[in-house]
Amino acid sequence: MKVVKLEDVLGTENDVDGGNWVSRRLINKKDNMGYSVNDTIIKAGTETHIWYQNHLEAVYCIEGEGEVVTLKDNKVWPIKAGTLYALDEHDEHLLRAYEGGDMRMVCVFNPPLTGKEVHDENGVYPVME
Ligand code: 9YT
Repeated sequence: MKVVKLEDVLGTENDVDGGNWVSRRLINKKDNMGYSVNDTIIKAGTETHIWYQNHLEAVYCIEGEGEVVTLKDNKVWPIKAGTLYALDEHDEHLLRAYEGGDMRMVCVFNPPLTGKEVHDENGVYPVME
């Protein structure tokens, strides 16, 4: 049994600033759960180009509002609190948080993220602040 509190992650190496986002890594590869879990803030007014070629990610929005654009078909998917999107096809996409406020997302990755992938921003390419 393990209990992780956000307050204990803040300001540690598991509190990762990606520029357009800040990811608080609650469960990591080393926890041997088979997935990772992050509490991620997407900063208001940003657009981030993301393409996780080696991971599947489910993202559950719990605060804020924005949209995802899947680049294979230019489809726009509105996202708000209570909406989950699953990148079940390694979808290349743009994630936009609207100007009104930050978005807060619970992100689950399979396979779990390692520190290296996060620090190298593997598959994550910010295009606009
Ligand atoms: C929603 C999303 O994927 N944001 C990018 C950061 C990612 N959640 C991470 O590396 O923790």
